[in-house]
Amino acid sequence: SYTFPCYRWLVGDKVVVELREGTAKKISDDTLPLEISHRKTELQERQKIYRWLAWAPGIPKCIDAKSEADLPQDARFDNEKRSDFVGSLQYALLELSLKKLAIKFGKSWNDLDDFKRIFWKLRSPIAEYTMMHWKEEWFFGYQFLNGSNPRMITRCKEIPSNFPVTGDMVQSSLIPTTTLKQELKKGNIFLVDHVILDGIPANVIRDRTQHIASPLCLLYEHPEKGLIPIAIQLEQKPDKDTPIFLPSDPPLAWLLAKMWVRHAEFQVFQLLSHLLRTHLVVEVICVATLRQLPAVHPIYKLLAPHLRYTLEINCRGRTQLISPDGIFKRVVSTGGDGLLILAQREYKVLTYRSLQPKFDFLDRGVTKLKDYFYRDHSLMLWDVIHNFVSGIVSLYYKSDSEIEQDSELQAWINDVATEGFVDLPQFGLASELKTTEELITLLSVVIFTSTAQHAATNNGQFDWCAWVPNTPCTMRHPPPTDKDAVTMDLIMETLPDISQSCVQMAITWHLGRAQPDAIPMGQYMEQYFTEPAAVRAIDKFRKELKELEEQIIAQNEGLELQYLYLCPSRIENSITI
Ligand code: OYP
Repeated sequence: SYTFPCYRWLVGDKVVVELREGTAKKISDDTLPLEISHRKTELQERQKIYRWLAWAPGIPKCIDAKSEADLPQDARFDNEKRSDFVGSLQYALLELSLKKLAIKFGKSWNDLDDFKRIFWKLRSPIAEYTMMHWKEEWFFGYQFLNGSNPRMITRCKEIPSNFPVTGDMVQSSLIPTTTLKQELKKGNIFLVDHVILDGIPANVIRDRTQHIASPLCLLYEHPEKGLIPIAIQLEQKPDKDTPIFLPSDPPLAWLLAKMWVRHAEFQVFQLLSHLLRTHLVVEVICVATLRQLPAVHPIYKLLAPHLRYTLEINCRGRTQLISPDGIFKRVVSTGGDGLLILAQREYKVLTYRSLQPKFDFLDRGVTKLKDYFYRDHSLMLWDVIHNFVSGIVSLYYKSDSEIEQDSELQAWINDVATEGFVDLPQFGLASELKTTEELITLLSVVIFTSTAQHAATNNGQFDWCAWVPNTPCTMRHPPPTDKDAVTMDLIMETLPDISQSCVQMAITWHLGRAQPDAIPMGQYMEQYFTEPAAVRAIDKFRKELKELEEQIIAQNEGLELQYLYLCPSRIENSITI
């Protein structure tokens, strides 16, 4: 059965240390020379097996392992998890290759309805809802709030100079008694700008070049219709071949423009919001924790359950998903060189501040947007996590000077800030911890990211991506330049082909489905903490999560489209998929 290196730790198959069970101790709490030297040898041995690696330049460092097979036994999936992971993937791929065959020998692939033929057994209620409603304006807007990539939308105070939308162009989308200028002032106009995709080299798949655009999308918070798109430009520079698309355009032209925005969303969502900003960020913490904190350290005990399985899933991602011959190279437009360039761009501008939900919403100017469930639930979860972390930290650190004097903790933050997040001057995380408050914030960020933020990005991916036209993984034609020349043939030749679509469905199902062996947030299967006060803090944490669960369920009652990704019972305790 599964053990994280709290109870024992192995080199090869030899048990090197049995952990002293019981009270958590900082280095200053250990007084016997034997205890102190025990801490030191434990860390020396750990640093031999868990080493930093720069898998690629310009992104966070990761664990030094060629594949998951190189990981120490303690960091590996258990048998049940491994066979489920491999089995579910084979099941999905087999199912879809059968469909692909059936279609190839059957009718042709020439209408949007043909996507229904691969939409067959792997289904979910929201995926079906998407299939029914994906063309509707409110549904398109809704996904920026409560889809899988809810961190892109920003308030627009003035129209960007490279996106020359005029009041006339959008007047028919607004309520009649107002103007664009007034709505900008009132704070009802929003922008999604995928500038980060500008100039990213596109993949070549079986000799065909794929295409990537860097769209700008303007949205309006309509008092009755909700958030709706009102103008789209598919590249950053306005030009006669880069028209501004409007809802009043020929319907297929407007539809294709929206699909290009959704295609940009796929790339940003998977590589930046999901892979970089959750998986890779948490891996840094995981490696630093294993290298710098002995298992008896209170912060090790606090974090270990939130770091379970993350090393193995990330190793699998590096070898099978983003590797030179991985899934991205085979079916996604940013596969090949593009994905690394894109991740490097995001890494350069990544800030510690943006990982803290309060600041994220404030900085994007979206604190008042209506029906932004992701925001509301994130903030509530943040508070519950922050309370819990404060409770635990205050048990072990009575003053700021105790933080400064904890040499192991200082080595840990130094490893995080200077090794893991290497070459990141504007990240904003100092390499020393000076106060308990700084420690509490950092631990809250770690737990929030490995639980809530990962759930918010990962768990909806099948719902929003299974209906491929709603979130295409690649585009096989360049963006349209002539609004009047958009035909259904062009759309079908642009969207992913049958086999790309099948892989998109299979992988997003595999990753997004409820994991059968999931440990829900706040359930600690191994008893790391034994002190009554710490156990009480954990019980209180669980109680608050349960209350939050009830609140979220009640709030969703009667909603046609429910937002349940941040129900604590559906959030995993760590990034395991
Ligand atoms: C690892 O070979 C992971 O079939 C998923 O990676 C799938 C595999 C291995 C198996 C691939 C194979 C998980 C960690 C991660 C992450 C975040 C990014 C996820 C991106 C998903 C992209 C879906 C692509 C659909 C076309």
